[in-house]
Amino acid sequence: MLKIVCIVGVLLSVLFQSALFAQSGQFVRNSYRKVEYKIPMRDGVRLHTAVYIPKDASPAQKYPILLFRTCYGVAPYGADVYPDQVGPSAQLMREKYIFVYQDVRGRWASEGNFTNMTPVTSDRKPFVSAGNSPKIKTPVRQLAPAIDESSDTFDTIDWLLKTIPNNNSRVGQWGISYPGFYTIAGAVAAHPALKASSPQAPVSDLFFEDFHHNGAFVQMALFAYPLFGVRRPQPTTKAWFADQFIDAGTQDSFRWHYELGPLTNANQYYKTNFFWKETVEHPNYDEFWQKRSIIPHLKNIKPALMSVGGWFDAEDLYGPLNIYKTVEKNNPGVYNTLVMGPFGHRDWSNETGHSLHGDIYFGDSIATFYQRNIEARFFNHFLKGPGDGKTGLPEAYLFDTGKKEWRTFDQWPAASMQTRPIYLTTEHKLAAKGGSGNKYIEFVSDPMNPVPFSEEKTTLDDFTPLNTYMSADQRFASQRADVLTYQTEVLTEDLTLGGVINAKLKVSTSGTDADWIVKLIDVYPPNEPGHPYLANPAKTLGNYQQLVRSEVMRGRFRHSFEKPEPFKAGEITDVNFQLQDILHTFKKGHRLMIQVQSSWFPLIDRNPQKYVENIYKAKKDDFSKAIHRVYDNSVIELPILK
Ligand code: PG9
Repeated sequence: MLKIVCIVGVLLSVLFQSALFAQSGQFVRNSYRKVEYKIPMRDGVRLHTAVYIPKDASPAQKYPILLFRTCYGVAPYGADVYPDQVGPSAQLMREKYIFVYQDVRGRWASEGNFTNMTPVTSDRKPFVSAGNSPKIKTPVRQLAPAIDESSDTFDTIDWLLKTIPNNNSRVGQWGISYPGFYTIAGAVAAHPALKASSPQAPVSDLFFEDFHHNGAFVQMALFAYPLFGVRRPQPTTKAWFADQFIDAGTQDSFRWHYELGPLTNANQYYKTNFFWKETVEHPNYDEFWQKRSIIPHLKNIKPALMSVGGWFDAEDLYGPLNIYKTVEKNNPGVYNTLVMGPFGHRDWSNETGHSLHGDIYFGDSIATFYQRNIEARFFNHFLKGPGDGKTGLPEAYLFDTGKKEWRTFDQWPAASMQTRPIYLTTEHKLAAKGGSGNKYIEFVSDPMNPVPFSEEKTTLDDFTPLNTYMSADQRFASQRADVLTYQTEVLTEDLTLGGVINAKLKVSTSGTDADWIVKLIDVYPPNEPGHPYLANPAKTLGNYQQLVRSEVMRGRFRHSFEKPEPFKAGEITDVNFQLQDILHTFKKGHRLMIQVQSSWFPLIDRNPQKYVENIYKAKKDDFSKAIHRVYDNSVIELPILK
């Protein structure tokens, strides 16, 4: 029944959207001319492409091309149906560009075959050595031409420049999330006309974001598999996967995932889902995942880059930060900048007036500020302006989520950042001095009673965890005996943290496998007022334990993501891992809190705590309680900004 309701809901929303398109697409229809093409790639595969050309384009009024490539479809299909907006913002839509939307290879109305996170081959050497063959001394040319998102972007740009009238020979690319991956992939072995790329919440490596965090499976993403793992019978403008979603029969996410039991029970839903099979067959960071990471290919980057993300992005926080840092490391001198706002996933593209994430209010019209003063300035400079890199924008434009204000840095991590260790004492304090490592706090970790990742009733999104857990109140967790809580004294002055946080835990378990979750929390004072935009305006934020940053480390990968290892029961073991960057001021009167726990359900799948080769194939009986210990020489390294 629920499934019927969902489908009817989808159909109604499509009808509503079309109606909206008809009505609000008026501006686009009045200002732009739409043409649809099938653009041939170098191997003959043709990609469906919708082009929106300003009606006033002329030899005297040429426009740059702004390209968007996606696996999610470029609806509305049909030359005479217009969307309600083109481009990343109403600002740029009004300023006018030639906006180009393309279905990537193997998706929707484009030809070809799809694979997730298309492995990059365009930057491989054109020749391969002949090995040690005594007969062949000279290297031989690669047999097949490189076909990937870089080559498809190159071919698309080349074709557009030769075909679309009144373009000014300059091209930009942008995209959020999966389209953000296609954007950064387009900047590898880029077409020379590609002058500016903005990968926004870009997916960079699915072993570290979206579907996994440090190898632990993001079980909340289980419902998204039909989007990425169902083969399309032929090019289509209809959602060919729509009947493949799990009909959960409930909207209570925790309960449904709990009753699912071991992940082997998910196989019944995805018998023909090729991406689920690939996930199950590749539990470790093997060649399957490694070759789908964009990070190793971020060399010889030519286009100007502006990576954009949200500090509370539950899906792709790893991508923007690590793409920015890797490009910075490998490409000295290239224009490479970072923007991180107080946003959840893709929130910067959608103005909500009062900028909130969960209960936390950051100010008004922050998305519009970003769109007008940062994003538009970046593209206009490189695609319409001098393009000399003198954008007037900083290297890093970052929002301090504690002070609730933008800050600019001429490098990131900031030059002034200093690492300060704090220790997890057996008195549940965060102290400047650690213990000898002989004392510990222990707790029973029971996979049959996992720590929820969120207090709010999370629904069964057919996508990834879009809820607001990343800034949520953690008091529900503090009360649990299997969540170890440590905190500072009340701060006597503001303390600003900017950069990554290193967790260096000394732990032991009575089992042979364990997950370790570390959460950094801002504890508000008892008299913290509320604000008018709380769901319940009468609520105050006194004693609120706001999550600032969190991460899981699947303990089996502590030495290598490729070669997992069991724990030796009872042996004190180092588990070291990073929590992604923050920029957050803990104000005077607040406290810093650290929580350590060993489950985070159903955001993350449950660890059996008895080592098995592949957790996706674990049996019900493999899941067992264990006694975990955290020793008092465990340390959290904080990035202090002066
Ligand atoms: N973060 C979403 C996603 C990317 C890649 C795989 C699965 C999900 C997205 O918004 O595209």
